[in-house]
Amino acid sequence: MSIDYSEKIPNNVHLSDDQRLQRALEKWQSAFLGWWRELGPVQSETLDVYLRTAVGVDAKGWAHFDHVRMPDYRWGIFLAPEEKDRTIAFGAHKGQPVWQDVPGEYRAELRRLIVTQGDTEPASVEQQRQLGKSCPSLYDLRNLFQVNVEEGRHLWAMVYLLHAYFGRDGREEAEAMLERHAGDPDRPRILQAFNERTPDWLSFFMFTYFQDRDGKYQLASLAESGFDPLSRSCRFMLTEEAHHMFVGESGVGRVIRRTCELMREHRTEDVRRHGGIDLALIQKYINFHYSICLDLFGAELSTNAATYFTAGLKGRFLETRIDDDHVLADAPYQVPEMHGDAVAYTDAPALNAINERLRRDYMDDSQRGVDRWNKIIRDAGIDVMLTLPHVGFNRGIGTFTDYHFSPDGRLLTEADWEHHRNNWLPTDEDYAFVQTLMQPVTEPGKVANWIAPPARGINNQPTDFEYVRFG
Ligand code: BYC
Ligand code: FE
Ligand code: FE
Repeated sequence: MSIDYSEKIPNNVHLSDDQRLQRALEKWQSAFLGWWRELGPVQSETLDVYLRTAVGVDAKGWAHFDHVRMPDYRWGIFLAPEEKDRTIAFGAHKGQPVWQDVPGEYRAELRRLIVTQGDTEPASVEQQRQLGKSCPSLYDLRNLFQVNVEEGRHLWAMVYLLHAYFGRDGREEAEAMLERHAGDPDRPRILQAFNERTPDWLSFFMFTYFQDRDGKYQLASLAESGFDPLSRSCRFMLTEEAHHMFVGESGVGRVIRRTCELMREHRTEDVRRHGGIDLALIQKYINFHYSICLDLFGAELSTNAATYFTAGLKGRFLETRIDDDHVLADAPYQVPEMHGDAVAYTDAPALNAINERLRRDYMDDSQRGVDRWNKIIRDAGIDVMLTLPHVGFNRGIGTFTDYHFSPDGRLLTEADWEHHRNNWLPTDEDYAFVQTLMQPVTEPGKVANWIAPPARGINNQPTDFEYVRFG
């Protein structure tokens, strides 16, 4: 199905058939555009950016690439095609036809899930809004804006569900999405990682590697939902998500590649003097971003998650491919617990451990990219390994909240932790150093000194293509 861009709100949901809904969304649209002007990417109003826009929702050929003037970007409402005769794959309603409307008894839970998901999308745009001023290349600047406009569209996806299915309180929640702000002391975003700063491009690449990957796992779980409009929204969002994580993995990989070059050229680990980012500092950034993202999965044992599952609202990652009864009445799952000074994995009801299971899937997936980063280092003949820190390191949610761990998994006293934390997490000085490298490079094909050039361009364009034009 192709999407009609002559409409005020491009969509594939027959919006024009429902005048009331359309008018309400058009009203929200002007609030959204006001928010984008105020809290979207700085200094982007005059730029022409080589962006991809969705022109359909089929797996093949859904995207169109062209230069778009940033304020003219068209955010739309796109659901993946309806799957005929789809049934609920898990929980108490397993085997029943999926819901095309909100089941009354689960209204509050469903709204909460959609609001939590929706809240993260504009948060990330707010967190990244300053980065355009210090882009390492036009290629990267374009990728930043691509990610930003798509996160804006993900907000649209959730706001559509709130407007179309939740009546007045849905509309209120949609307004509140533009009233909470990342890092706002009075009205913060819902999840803590979305209130942190993203002050530099290494943070941005870590964000898109680790935090967008939480997006992948949460969206995949919501794509299993028995509430079909949510499932279809998330399925289409996932097609966009892959690029965000590519930006993260390749971005960090290019920083590492450049660091290794500088290390070899100058025969030193201390590449800061040569305008590079040392591997030790890259490790600190990994420690920070990974640990705050582990918190995004919630507590190891969660009755909320059990309720979502049993109700058929939120499944597990690739639910239908899991070989079990999909009801989990008395199935076990191992969760970490503190036994004295040690972490022990003990059986808990799998139903209560849904969050933990998803976190495990995420941890394994995160490791795969780290392995590829380590290959870059190894191929450069350098004997250093980057690692993901221990699951208990720097945690603020769940079992480990009141404990301190070193990245290699030793339980620490408060004093030990305070003594060492600056070796493990980026310090103000570290951030200040990285900030000195953040000088914009805007000549086509040129790349900042601290990062290697991309391996290839976007959509088969050369790497020295003018991805962004300054009007
Ligand atoms: N921060 O039962 P529990 C993305 C609260 S990223 C603060 O363990 P539950 C994106 C919780 O609310 C994907 N508070 O957790 C990426 C609860 O409060 P109450 C975002 C937290 O309820 C990059 C209490 O602690 N999508 O798309 O199962 C760029 C006990 O919690 C946190 C989703 O998250 C936290 N981290 O929640 C752009 C999917 N964690 O009830 C976009 C929707 C928990 O005691 N959300 N709490 O007052 C969910 O599925 C679930 O709500 C959570 C876990 C995964 C967040
Ligand atoms: Fe998103
Ligand atoms: Fe994303």
